[in-house]
Amino acid sequence: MPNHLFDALFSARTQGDGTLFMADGVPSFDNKTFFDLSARIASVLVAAGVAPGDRIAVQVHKSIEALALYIACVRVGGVFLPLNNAYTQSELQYFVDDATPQVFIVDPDSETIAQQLTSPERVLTLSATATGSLMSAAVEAASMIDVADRGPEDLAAILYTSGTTGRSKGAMLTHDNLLSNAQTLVEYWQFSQDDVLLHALPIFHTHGLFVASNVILLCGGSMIFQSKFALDDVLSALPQATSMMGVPTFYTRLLSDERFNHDLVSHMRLFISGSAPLLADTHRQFEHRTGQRILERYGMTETNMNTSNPYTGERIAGTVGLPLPGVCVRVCDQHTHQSLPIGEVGVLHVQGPNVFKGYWQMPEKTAEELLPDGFFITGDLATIDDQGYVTIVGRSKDLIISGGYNIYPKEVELLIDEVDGVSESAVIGVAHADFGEAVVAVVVAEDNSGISVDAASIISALEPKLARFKLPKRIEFVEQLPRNTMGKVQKKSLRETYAEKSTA
Ligand code: MCA
Ligand code: AMP
Repeated sequence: MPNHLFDALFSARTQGDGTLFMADGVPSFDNKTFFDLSARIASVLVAAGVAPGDRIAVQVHKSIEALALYIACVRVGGVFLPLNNAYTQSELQYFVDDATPQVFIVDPDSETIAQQLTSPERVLTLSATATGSLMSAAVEAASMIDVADRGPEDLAAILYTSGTTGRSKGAMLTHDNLLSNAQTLVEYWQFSQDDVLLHALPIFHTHGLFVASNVILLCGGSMIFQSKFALDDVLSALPQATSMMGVPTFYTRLLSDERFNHDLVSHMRLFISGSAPLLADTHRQFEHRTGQRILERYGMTETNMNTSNPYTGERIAGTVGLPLPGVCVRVCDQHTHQSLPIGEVGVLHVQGPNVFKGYWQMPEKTAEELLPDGFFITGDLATIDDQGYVTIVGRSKDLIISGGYNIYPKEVELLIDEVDGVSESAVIGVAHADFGEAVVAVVVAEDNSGISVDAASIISALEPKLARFKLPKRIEFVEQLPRNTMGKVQKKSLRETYAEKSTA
């Protein structure tokens, strides 16, 4: 039966004997073995009651088997719901309650927690080394031959993205959102079956899952699949790669090591950066060291990739390039949504086959951000120059991006404000040499509450509730927060005050 994403991305590979994964310069996993594995995992999902349209929540370590699980999910017509490994039980509770997955696949170490979050018979396990109940059932299972019938507008995935109110929103991505973007990127970045992509990103976000993996699956290339970004491992794999995708922290860490030099990467075809601003200075240092110019692109969970510096044309440091083919962008007034003249700063809107279908079970939020003419309000402040290059100059949304992960201050503030002895708080992002931005909390203690509150007690109250990457790297106590005449906390002034001090 036709399955829009599976047919285009995977079918051509299922019978081929080419390589999908490389390790230490040699093929480690061929296409046929990989797709047979995904077909057996698909049988296990069907036996677990998964029907087309059901959500499949996944919080597992990165592995080849975890990627096969994603493909199995597409094969059975499920809606893939990947979750950051760092999420705590209380964060997971929200996602499970909101998305009501038919199955929840977790690392064996988290099995008991998962069984408390949903009914135990819905929980399957997959470890980093391919053990667990999912894999033992897959070894015994027959390959699922039939592929579920799914059209372009059917959902392929829900990815949660935090909201400015502190409540996460599930971005609904269709088969065509994912396929059209992968097709565009393969062509635009000239990926081919000769490519070997160094893949050190997590696979629970758009960047590592869709941009990196879908592009390689579609073009017929292969990947060096590393469990995480570890500097020594990346340096030793670079000689076998042709291309690499990363967040800016990957590139600043590489530049901090003298082994990363011209000779090590002179064979490389392409370095791509995204998910957070790449400093123009990093861009220039990279070129100075290697003779190569990083290609910076810009995207969002809700839209996949929107703009990119060109492959053959000029890659301009500090810009995110031109709209991708088929994608329209405009800069608009924040309040009226009217287009602004070239060069003016406004909110960036995007439209195209890449733009999501809306937020899961949040029609009002969807209507606020997805306009009737199909343009999505990104919340990023940008300018477009007369050549069409887009520069992101800030954000109208209160968001911190740290090492490529998004942290919404409201979520952290609400939890700090619940701590005994805290009157109120403001959470801001300040410049950080490694992560780009770091989370800093500015806290007002309650007068006369008799409870003494300090940084350690706040962190220990947050730890069970928040993923560790969201925890403040620093907590400052003040008598009162700066407010404007309307009573609104002046975060800009706080950012200026705390910019200088180290968060390391
Ligand atoms: C880890 N830690 C962090 C971060 N990562 N703190 C702040 N920000 C981070 N990004 C904390 C951990 O909680 C831990 O704290 C300590 O740092 C060390 O953890 P470890 O896991 O060893 O860190 P690492 O391996 O050095 O990880 C840093 C990293 C990683 C390699 C930059 O965060 C990463 O892979 N980031 C990529 C994120 C990504 O893929 N984003 C794409 C989103 P403690 O010691 O207290 O426990 S998709 C997207 O944005 C759109 C669509 C787009 O355009 O792509
Ligand atoms: P996410 O919600 O994880 O999809 O993050 C999307 C946000 O990351 C965007 O709205 C931007 O603020 C930011 N972003 C992604 N790529 C870039 C880039 N190249 N430069 C600046 N910001 C970026």
